[in-house]
Amino acid sequence: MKLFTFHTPELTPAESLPDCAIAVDVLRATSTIATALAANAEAVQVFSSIEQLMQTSEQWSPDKRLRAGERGGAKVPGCDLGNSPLDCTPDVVEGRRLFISTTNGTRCLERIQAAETVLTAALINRSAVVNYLLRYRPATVWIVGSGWEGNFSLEDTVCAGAIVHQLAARLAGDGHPLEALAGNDEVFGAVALYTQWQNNLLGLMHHASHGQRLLRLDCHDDLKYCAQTDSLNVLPIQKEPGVLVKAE
Ligand code: 3SL
Repeated sequence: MKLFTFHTPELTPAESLPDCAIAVDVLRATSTIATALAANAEAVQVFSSIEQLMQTSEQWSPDKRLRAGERGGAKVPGCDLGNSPLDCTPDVVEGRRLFISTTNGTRCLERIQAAETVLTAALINRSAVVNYLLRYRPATVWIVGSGWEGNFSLEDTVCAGAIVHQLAARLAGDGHPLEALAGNDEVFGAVALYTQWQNNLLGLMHHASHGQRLLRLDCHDDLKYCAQTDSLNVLPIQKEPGVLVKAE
């Protein structure tokens, strides 16, 4: 298994795809996707455009759908929800499809959706992702941060580091040290960032520019929730382009 980390979707190679691609948007799209599926949403369908989301979801009966839209951190008018994972409680999402469009996370998923296997990761479901990689051992894995409008996001790269750190620890006995797993320099950088912040992930979110943007929008509880590690045992996996379900 060779792991590659990319800080943003724009930095992924245009001419190739890995066996397994993992989208990361800790604040907050992939935290929301994991939470919705853990709360038994039927599926999560992602869109980069709100217009497209509205058109597609129109074909679903209102009691079977939820529309979630975020731009600049705020809820899009006309949607049922914004992008807070805290809104995805079982009484709200159970049995319904979540149609979602966010500033960066859903764009990241679009970039990698043609890979053979597509997963989403956040800190809250890190171990579920690591378990999948250990079980299936895909030959090439990309971990792609969503960033913010083309720029690096601290929390996404730290999550990439958290995944690689746990995977390397669990493979160390099999003679797979980090040096053997790493496909690019960014992997070492991500692990170094994670080891620096692993005991203060909420503090990291407070430093991160998008964390500060969310704090200005009064989303302190979202940061606290998204800074937890391994709190949900759920693995979102793409079953058709743009549609994620809970892996068995
Ligand atoms: O950029 C995104 O995709 C979002 O997750 C941003 S926010 O956290 O909802 O503001």
